[in-house]
Amino acid sequence: TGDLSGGCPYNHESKSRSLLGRQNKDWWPESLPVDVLTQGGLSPDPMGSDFDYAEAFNALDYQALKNDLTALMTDSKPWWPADYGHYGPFMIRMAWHAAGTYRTADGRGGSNSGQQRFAPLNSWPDNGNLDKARRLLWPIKQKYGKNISWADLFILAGNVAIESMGGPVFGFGGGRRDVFEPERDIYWGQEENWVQGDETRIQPDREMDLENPLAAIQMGLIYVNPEGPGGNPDPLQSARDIKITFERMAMNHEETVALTAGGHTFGKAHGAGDPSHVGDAPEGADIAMMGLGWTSTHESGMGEHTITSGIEGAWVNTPTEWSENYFRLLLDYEYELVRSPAGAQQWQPINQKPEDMAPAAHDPSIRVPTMMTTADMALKVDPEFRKISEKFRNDHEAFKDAFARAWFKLCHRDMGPKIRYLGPEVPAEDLIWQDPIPEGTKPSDADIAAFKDKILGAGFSVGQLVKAAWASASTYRRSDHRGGANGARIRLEPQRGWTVNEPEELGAILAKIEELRGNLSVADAIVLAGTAAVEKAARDAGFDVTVPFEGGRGDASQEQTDADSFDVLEPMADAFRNYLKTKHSVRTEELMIDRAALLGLSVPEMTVLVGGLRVLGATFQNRKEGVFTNRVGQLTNDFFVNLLDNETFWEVVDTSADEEFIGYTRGGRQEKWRATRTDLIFGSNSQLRATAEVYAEKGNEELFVRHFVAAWTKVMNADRFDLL
Ligand code: HEB
Repeated sequence: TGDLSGGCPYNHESKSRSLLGRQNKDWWPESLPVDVLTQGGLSPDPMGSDFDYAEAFNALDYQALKNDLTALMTDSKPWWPADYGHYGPFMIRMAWHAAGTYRTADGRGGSNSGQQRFAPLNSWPDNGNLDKARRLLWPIKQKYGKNISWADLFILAGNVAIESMGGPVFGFGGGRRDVFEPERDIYWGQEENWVQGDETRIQPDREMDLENPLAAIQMGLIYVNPEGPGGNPDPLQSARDIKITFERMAMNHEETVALTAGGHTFGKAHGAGDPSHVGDAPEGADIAMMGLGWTSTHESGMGEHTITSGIEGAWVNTPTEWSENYFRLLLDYEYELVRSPAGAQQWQPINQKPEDMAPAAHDPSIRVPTMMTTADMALKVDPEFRKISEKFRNDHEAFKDAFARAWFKLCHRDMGPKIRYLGPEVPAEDLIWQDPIPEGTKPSDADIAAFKDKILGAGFSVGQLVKAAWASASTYRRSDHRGGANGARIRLEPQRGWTVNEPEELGAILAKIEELRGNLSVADAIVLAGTAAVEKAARDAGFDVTVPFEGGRGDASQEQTDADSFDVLEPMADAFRNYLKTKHSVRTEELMIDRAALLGLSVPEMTVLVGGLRVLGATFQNRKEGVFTNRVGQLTNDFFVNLLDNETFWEVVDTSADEEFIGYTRGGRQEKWRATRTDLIFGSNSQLRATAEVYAEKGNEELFVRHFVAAWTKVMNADRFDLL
């Protein structure tokens, strides 16, 4: 595979780097700090937390919306005239760029929150002029209001565009709730420069930055530079980059070819003149531009004079109709390298027949040569891509089906299980990438009580049962709603073999759970085992609490599990179990924040879970680091009390690793505790320390227990969309 970093998502260079890379403030220091108003937990979402988007979507007049979208496609506006009188291709590109930021490594990016409205995506060079596509949709968004989110509208507009030009679609699922602020937890890259005009695009020697987990090879690009790696028009090198970047978006090579060919069956590229005429991107543009950017002073600046990528021309002779022409033109003609009016390198058919030329986008009486980008040429020149291209050329039905399915996957990959899809066009067929789970049944109270007794008497420690439940539930990531305890995939490959899960010990626990579970699903029983153990631990510490349990999970089979696509869920670090696979260039405590963010945890939730799991003894291989208690297995606040004890001082074990520490009693060399970075950070970081202090304070022992139980329950139920 193209993973240059040996399986570690962040270990690209040896020098320490920040997990989040460069942020909007770095790019636009002048932009208005609206986020100041979100301090203190004030939500920027005008719809409020009790807004039920699913309910609103279900009340939508779906067919009326689709009719309006269809009409929009051919309703050319003078302020941004449609090429060929049809906005369809433009809308497809917008939808593809909305979905195409998805990456499998952390599940972030993608279509599900409408991020294309905000920086940096609204200003990425690759999203050039898509500000106009979104603005064209505004009257429709305004008309249907809360019943359709922007995020859903982007994708539906893409679907309607394909349909309105006779292309195949597989279905549509709604349910992408908008957010109202730029994402802050997403890492787009460390680079200092964006790909911009031809200045950074044409740098043949530039070391390609195929940094995991980024799907794109360079900040500002959706995937690859169309002109070739670093602007070098080498189709084979481009093929290599395309394979790597599309794999990171969960697309295999066949899907990659189908998507690109299907997409470029429509529309054109824009490079009418010198790119230096193009003004600032939306986020940095003048206030009177009202959020639009890339104003061009090249002649009319629009229509036939549009400059976007700098490449110029259509791929095929019929750019607003679904057809077989892409592969025909790609494979039947020889191509030569030429330059567009904007100076971009592109490929032109040699001796093109007049009937194979495309109409000019704003004057059908003129015919102009078609073109291919270097990235398109990759589908012709790379031997593996070539085979797929020929197959699709010879079997148009196969191409149609592959395109429709790959497009559906592209646009829905980050939506999680099918139960989250809304609307009348949700396909009945289950798809493996949806991580299907058979419906579960709710266990009876008697079954629950009986199992709790049995499993607590089965000879396992609190820590062991808690770890098993944690291992099962904590794979959940809210970025793409994958993972979690439902389905009990922890007992399947690849999950059961992950180092972090201590396969041998886990195997023994799972076997016992299978034996004792009675009418419970395995998935329920694993969670209930851990939940019963937490309850016992609280009781043993003198707190009589009930830890809530919601049954009804189903058990997935190995056949319903795409093992390869589950590999990416393996935690490289799990601070909650004090586990670190290998040292990363990102600090271990940053990986903790990342995991907590993917679980949707708040600062107190993360804090209380780390401290609680330590004293329960739920540490990887029962290591003693962080277990600051003499009564392991009881749910006490000992972790915080001992961590913040002024009588302890800490020294690093090995300065070069900087991961392990010994705590000594002041005035001596008597070893008292061992700790990792993710333990000490709760004493060292001022904000985490402030939170840890609350849990260490006299009188807050019960508060600690209540908060732990609530946070535990949140993680156990994180993937229970059936409960909503
Ligand atoms: Fe694409 C367009 C590149 C893939 C769809 N693209 C385009 C352009 C470029 C590109 C450069 C031009 C822009 C302007 O305007 O100037 N792509 C590309 C690349 C890739 C791609 C490199 C990777 C290989 N696409 C794709 C996909 C899809 C698409 C996947 C879907 C499916 N595109 C598209 C469209 C268009 C484009 C539809 C057109 C738009 C208009 O017309 O406006």
